[in-house]
Amino acid sequence: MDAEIGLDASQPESFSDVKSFFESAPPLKNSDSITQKVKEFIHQNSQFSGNTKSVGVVCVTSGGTTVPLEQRCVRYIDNFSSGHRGATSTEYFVKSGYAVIFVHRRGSCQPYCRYLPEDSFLEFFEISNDSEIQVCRPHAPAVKKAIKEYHSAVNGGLLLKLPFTTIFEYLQIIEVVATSMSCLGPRGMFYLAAAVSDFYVPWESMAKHKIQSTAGPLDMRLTQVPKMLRILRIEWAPSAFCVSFKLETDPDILLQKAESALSKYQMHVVVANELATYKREVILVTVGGKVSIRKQSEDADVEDELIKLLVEKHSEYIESCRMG
Ligand code: PAZ
Repeated sequence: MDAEIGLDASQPESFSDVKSFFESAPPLKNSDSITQKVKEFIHQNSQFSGNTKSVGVVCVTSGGTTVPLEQRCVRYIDNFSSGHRGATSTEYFVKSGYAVIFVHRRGSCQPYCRYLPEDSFLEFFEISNDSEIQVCRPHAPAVKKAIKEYHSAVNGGLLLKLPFTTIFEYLQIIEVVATSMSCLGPRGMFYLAAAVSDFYVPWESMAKHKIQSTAGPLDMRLTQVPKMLRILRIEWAPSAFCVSFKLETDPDILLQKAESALSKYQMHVVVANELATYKREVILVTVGGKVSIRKQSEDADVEDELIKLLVEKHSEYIESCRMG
């Protein structure tokens, strides 16, 4: 129940729901190699003074998690998230000097090529008279810019991409990333824009094989996904700067839900957005008040202004932690 989730660091938390989720989840494939990549990336980007490489490390989550209905999965529950917010925000974080761990849904929008896959890349190329492949002239400047920025981020060691599909993979990856990032203290940031499933089918109660239609109407019980924000703030990375997102379809409850998430999970910022307008408007909710951010023109990205404000708030936070 919500009332039980208030964060009070003096109260020992059992996190029994979180523990049982992890105990029963199918083990994360390539867990050791993911952990090693994350640790190396953090190590390479943890020199913040003198020979400054990045101003901080941010974990951006992006896209929707799936809920499998069968262990040998044929069907799953999904959601609408395209990953556009996370991909776009990643570009602006890199531009602001951050190293980004981009935890994204497989096949969702990617930084520097967010126009894919809707506009097939085949549209961007043509065969020249001498049968060579060349970029179509009208697209050439945008494609060159994207390639340049992508390679500069990757070669500069500022972008690590970690894919997930299911809610099980997502939460296990977040645990690895968060516990590895705790060494960064307040320099670490979480920007949790992924649309994470609220309900799931526990692995042990899931059908092993494809559910048969001959069995008649499907009656299925979904369990609540444990609220990871709690354990992230208390145990995994307690000093990190945390930004979570709240999406609602009913504008009358949006701000109230965002404020409740802010205090319940002690987020530093909650970004509130409404389904009908989320591509052009977000509201940044903090204990100090609310700021509405709107896209200034058709070509602009709402994330441009959003990331500028978050970078400011993050550096104020780092400073306040430094002053004690
Ligand atoms: O991925 P996208 O650009 O299509 O959508 C972004 C978003 C609406 C999923 C994101 O801004 C958000 O609100 N994420 C949190 C959703 C929630 O669980 O409330």
